[in-house]
Amino acid sequence: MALQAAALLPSAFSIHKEGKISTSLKDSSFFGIPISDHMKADKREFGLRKLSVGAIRVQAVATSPVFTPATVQGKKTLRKGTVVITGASSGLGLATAKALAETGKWHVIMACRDFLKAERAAKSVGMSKESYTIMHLDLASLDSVRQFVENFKRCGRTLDVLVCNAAVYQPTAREPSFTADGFELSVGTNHLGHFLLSRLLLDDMKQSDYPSKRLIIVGSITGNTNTLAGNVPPKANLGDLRGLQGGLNGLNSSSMIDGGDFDGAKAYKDSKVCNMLTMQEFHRRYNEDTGITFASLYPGCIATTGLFREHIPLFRLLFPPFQKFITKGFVSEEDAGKRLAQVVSDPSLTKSGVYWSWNKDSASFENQLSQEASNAEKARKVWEVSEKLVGLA
Ligand code: NDP
Ligand code: PMR
Repeated sequence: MALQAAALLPSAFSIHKEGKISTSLKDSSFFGIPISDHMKADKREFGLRKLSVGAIRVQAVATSPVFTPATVQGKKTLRKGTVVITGASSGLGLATAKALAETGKWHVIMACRDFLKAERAAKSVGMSKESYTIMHLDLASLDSVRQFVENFKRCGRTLDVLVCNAAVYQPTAREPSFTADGFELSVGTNHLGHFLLSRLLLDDMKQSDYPSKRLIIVGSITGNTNTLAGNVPPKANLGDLRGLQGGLNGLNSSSMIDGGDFDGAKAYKDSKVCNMLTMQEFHRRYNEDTGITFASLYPGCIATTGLFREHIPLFRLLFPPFQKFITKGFVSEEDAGKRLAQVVSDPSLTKSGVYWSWNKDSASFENQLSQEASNAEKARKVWEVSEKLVGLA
């Protein structure tokens, strides 16, 4: 798995001067998957403008995202908004915190498991002291999530926007590891920790008088099997949720949601499907009554972040150029941060229930989720099983 990208680079793709990429995948299949089925969504997102059999025509992609600071529905906001961002100590979370803090219109609560790392990170990107507060949150412990919510309630701020951004990815792990509560780590952290956090903070958001309240959960293309990226094995698949129902503990139940053998890369992709399903279930249950906007997004491939820290060195070396020059899906941490900051505060992105993506000109558009990631029945089931696991039902 780790070597798939590397192995394919020299043999399957070659780049010609005029920017065309020829591939040896002449039968239009990729890992046995017909490419044509998946290219529609990919083409819009990643500038793979034209795929004909045996050739991908690639053109330079200008990325100049426009970030509009928060003026909501034409009115100037009267006070600074308060936004909680989980995992703001690096990568996308940090870049988003910076982008929002710089506008002067947001106070950022950096919800992080490593206080010192977060403090250093905020300083390193030049965030002013008044623009942020660091609060401890370890999403791999439900007690820590509850403690964070208590601390937040005591800090005297109203919550206007919550961004569920933190994640772990364990592509090379041979055995599962577990959260404090005994859930497989990726789904436990990325999905269950955020599920409890957002459920417990919903009341705070309801009480906010901010003109545009939002709950944002970061999704990903790799959880969406209607794309080429989502068809790179192992594919996301929640199955009938038998492992989730059993508590993902690896003892009397599988550590995988679908009940299969442990696979760290699949566990991550499954967790992203849960993130995208959760956003839609929140939308169905609460949007009308609360006016809160629920949204998810794929910010682009931010191939340089700490997410890949557990991947083998060769992958970490080749992944950024592969995404930059071949898939054209690459986005810098700074630009991805501006994208997520748009979803937090841009007045034109208030629609609820949407999975946002950005096209080759860095313009946002409502993207389509895969069948599984948009299955309302599955979303309801994931919600109901998850609320039992985190002690809400
Ligand atoms: P990073 O590894 O840079 O950031 C992840 C953050 O999550 C870190 O701050 C990390 O904290 C934090 N975190 C991990 N575990 C916990 C925990 N138990 N409790 C609290 N915080 C925790 O990766 P990215 O910036 O790339 O990832 C951010 C989001 O973007 C994720 O949701 C990811 O799925 C998504 N994404 C990323 C893409 C990419 O190409 N990179 C593409 C699509 C989506 P610490 O600093 O302490 O390790
Ligand atoms: Mg993928 C349009 C093509 C595209 C895009 C946008 C991504 C994004 N990837 C694409 C294609 C391919 N990838 C192809 C053709 C291959 C086989 C060579 C490939 C391989 C690959 C690997 C091994 N890609 C990966 C991995 C990872 O370990 C990353 C992963 O799945 O993390 C969960 C990854 C990713 N590719 C992406 C993105 C955004 C990721 C990682 C981040 C994420 O989903 O959060």
